[in-house]
Amino acid sequence: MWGICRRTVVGMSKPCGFVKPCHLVKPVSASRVAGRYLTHQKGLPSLPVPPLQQTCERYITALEPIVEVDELKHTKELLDEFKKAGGIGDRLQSGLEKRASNTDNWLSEWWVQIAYLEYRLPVVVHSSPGLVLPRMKFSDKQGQIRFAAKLIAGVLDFKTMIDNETLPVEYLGGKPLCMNQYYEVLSSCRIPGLKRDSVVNHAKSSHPPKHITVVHNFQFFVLDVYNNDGTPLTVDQLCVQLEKICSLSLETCMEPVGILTTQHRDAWGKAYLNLINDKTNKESISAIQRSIFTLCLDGAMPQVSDEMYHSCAATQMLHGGGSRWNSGNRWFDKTLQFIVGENGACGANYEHAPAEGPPIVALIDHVVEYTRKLETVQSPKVPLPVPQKLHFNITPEIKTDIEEAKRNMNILAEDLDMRVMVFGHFGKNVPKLHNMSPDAFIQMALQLAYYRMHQRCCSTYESASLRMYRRGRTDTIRSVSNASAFFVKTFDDPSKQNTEKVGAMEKAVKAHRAYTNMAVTGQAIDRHLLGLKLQAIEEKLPVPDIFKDTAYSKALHYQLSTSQVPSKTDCVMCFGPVVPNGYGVCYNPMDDHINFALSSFNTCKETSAGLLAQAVTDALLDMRRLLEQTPRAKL
Ligand code: COA
Ligand code: HC5
Repeated sequence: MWGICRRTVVGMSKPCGFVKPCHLVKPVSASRVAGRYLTHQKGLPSLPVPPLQQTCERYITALEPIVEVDELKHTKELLDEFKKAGGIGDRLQSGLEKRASNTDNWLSEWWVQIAYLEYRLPVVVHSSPGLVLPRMKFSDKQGQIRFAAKLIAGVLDFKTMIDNETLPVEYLGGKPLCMNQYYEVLSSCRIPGLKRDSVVNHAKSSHPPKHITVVHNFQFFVLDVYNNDGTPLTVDQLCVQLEKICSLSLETCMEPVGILTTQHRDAWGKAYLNLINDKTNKESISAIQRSIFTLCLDGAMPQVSDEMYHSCAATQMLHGGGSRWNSGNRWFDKTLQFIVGENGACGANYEHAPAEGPPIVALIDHVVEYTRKLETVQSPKVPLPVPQKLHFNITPEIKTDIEEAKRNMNILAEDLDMRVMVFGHFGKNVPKLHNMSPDAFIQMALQLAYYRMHQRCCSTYESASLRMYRRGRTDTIRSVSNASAFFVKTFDDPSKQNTEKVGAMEKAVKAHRAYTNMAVTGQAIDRHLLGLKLQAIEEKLPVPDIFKDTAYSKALHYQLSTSQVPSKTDCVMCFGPVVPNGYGVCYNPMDDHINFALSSFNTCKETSAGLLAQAVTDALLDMRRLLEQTPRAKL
């Protein structure tokens, strides 16, 4: 059984117990710990290349519930050809194995390119996730500034642990996880290109940055966050500095240059070259890119009912609400943007290329805990310089680009239907009581909900962490199995007995948990298949027919794109659908409730985030009711 997330200090061999609040970990001086991180990383295993035969068999099994019989037959023929002794499959497999023995991780570089840097849709909604913190108790500018100051101080406190290599190591199923992603999220930024983007990380440079960027009323400022003696600015000092920034930007800027980062990547790549032609613009952008992170002090969002508060906050974090609201108050290429709204809505948006959700959430959990602490640090009395405003020269051409970006962003914001649902009836406690994996239980509820709405199963993605391996990212848990398909069909069948239904549920939950174990140990199929395809391209061989097959496209058309992202604090994480007629579902299972963020596109008439939310609620409740009403044989 996996899923225990214990932590220890990097370099120590034994877990120190259940999630230790990070700020309680005694900081150790940098010189004493130098190299701890590297030692930890070296001790991690390399990502395996699964056996070819195994992947081919598992691929066919995974296709069974989602493709037609004749399609399956055709794919089997293609696979037989692909994997025959001495065939193309064998050749690509050997190539992959060679790559695995020569690299830190045979997959990671490829994955970052394919999944992120060569993916050309806007990062907004299509790639960058949003995070909503529990609502903070402030409702005016003073409160907003005070909270933002505490938040900055909290991030800098976390950064000290990164810099000193005293970060608690995370564990999954008792195995230590790769900690590399923590070193990639601060002081880094995505840079648009004409065909593909890149990411720069300034954390390891000889002069690591000492400033953050603050954006208020669409205007950017450089804020130095360290005193001359190297100590971080105190909360009081940060408040004074943020007040100066706000008074320097009382009016909304007419040219929200940040909105350019919401564009399609090819369009932004082109506009970027034009923008940085100007020396001032280039320097301003470089300051944003080098900064430790960006803090967005947001203006108002549309007034909504209390019931819709969380959904509105999720859109604020995911896309900013459109050009009228806060979409221009961002630099979406920045790896980490913290967002502090006017009405207590706070959260973050992050550019996905450098890291997965869990390291970002660990940072946010730390920040939230930090902001709740009493402040005791005395501020130095020396006055601080006024934060420097970043200037942009806007030519008519750049203005045209900004107008186009505004239009497209507004279309996207209008199109996204986001529904946050706090499922309050139960959390991980109920599935555990029935000896079921909570994650698998929730996934089966999603399957049941989708089946009830659409009368069929769809290709479903769940993120699985590969961080047990050095530089590991993710693989796919295919939540649709023959067992899940049987379960959803049986559940509402009046001719079936309750005991049969429970049996079907148990089998489906077990099958899901088994797939999860397979995925987190590097034995799932999707990244392996992708690797084989990329190996063919790398060796300049024709792409094998199995990758040009309808079944392969169907398998990759994820109408349900899901991810479990747990947090210690009561956060809501969200992202958009990955196909036009699909749903994005992010959930955070707590002990006694589950936070869901469900999204769909309004332009697709078949999907509705609100209806899916209702269907998931019903499915979870119906599944519990069935378990409670049906006596089960004790093991
Ligand atoms: N009976 C009783 N309890 C059980 C159980 C069973 N049959 N099976 C599991 N549990 C318990 C576990 O011990 C765990 O206990 P805890 O709450 O004390 O930690 C808890 O239930 C949760 O386990 P489970 O629901 O099975 O899921 P998991 O925590 O192992 O998570 C994944 C599964 C796939 C989400 C996880 O492996 C993973 O990969 N996470 C990362 C995903 C990710 O990276 N997302 C973001 C991508 S950007
Ligand atoms: C802050 C929570 C972010 C979760 C983001 C996430 O799950 O991203 C997935 C990454 C991956 O490789 O599986 C992709 N997905 C959003 C499409 C599920």
